[in-house]
Amino acid sequence: MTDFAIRYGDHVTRARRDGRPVVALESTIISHGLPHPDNLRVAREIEQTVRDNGAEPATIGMIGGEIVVGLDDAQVEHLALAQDVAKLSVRDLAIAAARRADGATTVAATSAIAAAAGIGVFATGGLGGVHREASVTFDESADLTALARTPIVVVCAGVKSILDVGATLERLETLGVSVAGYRTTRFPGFFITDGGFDVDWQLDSPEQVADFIRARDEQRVTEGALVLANPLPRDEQLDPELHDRTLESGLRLLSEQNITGKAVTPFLLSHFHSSTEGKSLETNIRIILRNSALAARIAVAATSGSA
Ligand code: PSU
Ligand code: MN
Repeated sequence: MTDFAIRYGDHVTRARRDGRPVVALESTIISHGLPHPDNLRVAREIEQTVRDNGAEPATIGMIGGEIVVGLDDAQVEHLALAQDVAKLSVRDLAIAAARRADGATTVAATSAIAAAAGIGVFATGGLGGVHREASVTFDESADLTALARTPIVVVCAGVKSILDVGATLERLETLGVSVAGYRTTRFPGFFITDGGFDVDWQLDSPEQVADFIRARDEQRVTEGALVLANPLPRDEQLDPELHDRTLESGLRLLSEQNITGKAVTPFLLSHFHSSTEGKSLETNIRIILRNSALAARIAVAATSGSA
């Protein structure tokens, strides 16, 4: 009989045994969010950035039906290059295991797995959220409901403006997900520094975020996530005019080609990458690496605070 328990990569097992900080990383950005062949290079750069900032990376995904926390390099390469990698949210995990599938985990699934594995900090690019046509299609990412019940800090650059940013913030409020800007109260729109909305709170240092984790654990009142929104500096954002034009054409193509459901996000991402001649990809990579560095510094602060 196959054992379906979570498997740990050796590097993660060692780090946990030694009490060293660990940062969770998702695999959907690798398999479905970034174009080949850059995705493999970027996946490796993300892990290296976490190491350079003092923590151990644990990239999470599914290989042959097993959930792996801490994919090794060959497994990351497989998820980056294989054509038939499923996109797994929380509800897909046990079905995909039964099918012995290979799969990439979304923010929802990665958060849930990381929390189950006792990992408290997770770095990604952007969250899923409420889609622009959600009032008709009901398309709202399961990232939001998963974060409502998962005690983890997600370092991200907000949500992409391909989504309804305001509605996403409203849903996060309803669901009881904590939201704070990192050194800002303006919620970022991923490629663009300012997504057009304020958030109530700002946290200013890795130590302050570590205090959030401690407070949440000691209060024992809430078990939801913290979305820590880390905007790009203004001079590093995608040119807002190019951004708006690309968004407009992407949304038009979506409706022309009748693309719906979980294919929407990958379609719009690849439209951005191809029609900005690589500029959005460059921006995307910068975002992920910055978030990975910050997440590592938070994990380090959280680990030394608990010693
Ligand atoms: N947003 C991005 N890049 C991504 C994703 C979201 O800017 O790669 C991925 C994440 O893995 C996220 C998932 O969890 O898409 C959300 O997909 P859906 O909207 O189908 O829930
Ligand atoms: Mn969806």
